[in-house]
Amino acid sequence: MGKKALLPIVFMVIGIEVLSGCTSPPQTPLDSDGDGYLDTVDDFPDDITLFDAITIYDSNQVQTDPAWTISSGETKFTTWWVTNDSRFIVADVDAIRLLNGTALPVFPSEINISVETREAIYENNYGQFGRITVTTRNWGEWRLTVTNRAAFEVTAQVAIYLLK
Ligand SMILES: [Ca+2]
Repeated sequence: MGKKALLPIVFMVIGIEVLSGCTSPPQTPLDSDGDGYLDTVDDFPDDITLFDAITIYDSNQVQTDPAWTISSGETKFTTWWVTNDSRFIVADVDAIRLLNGTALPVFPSEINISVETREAIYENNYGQFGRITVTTRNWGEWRLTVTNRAAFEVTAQVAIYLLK
């Protein structure tokens, strides 16, 4: 493409820039839910009660932590501390079977997970528990346990988040 052919495109781009500058209002930082945390830093821009999701373990999406290799019949766990600094806890466990480098699905019923607090024990097959509400009654040490009831070794991806 020659220089002459490029000129109309250049003018069109400049024109669009000028027009958009005229039509859009001045950019003020947005705080959609009005909780005092701008959308750029608010993990929950549409929820006035929450602003921060702190990852304390993640082998699932960000993969900052190692996945758990769990033999048949074996149980693995991790613990963490929960205080009034958080409003909800989210624990997420997924499991696969690695066979010759290929990831195979695992029946949810073959993997048991539990979240244990001072107040209660939440049990599930693998998957997400949803949000567990932090109250004065369950402050303290929390434990996530994963038990492999399958007849083979599994790889469990684990993620734990504190929401506040
Ligand atoms: Ca918010």
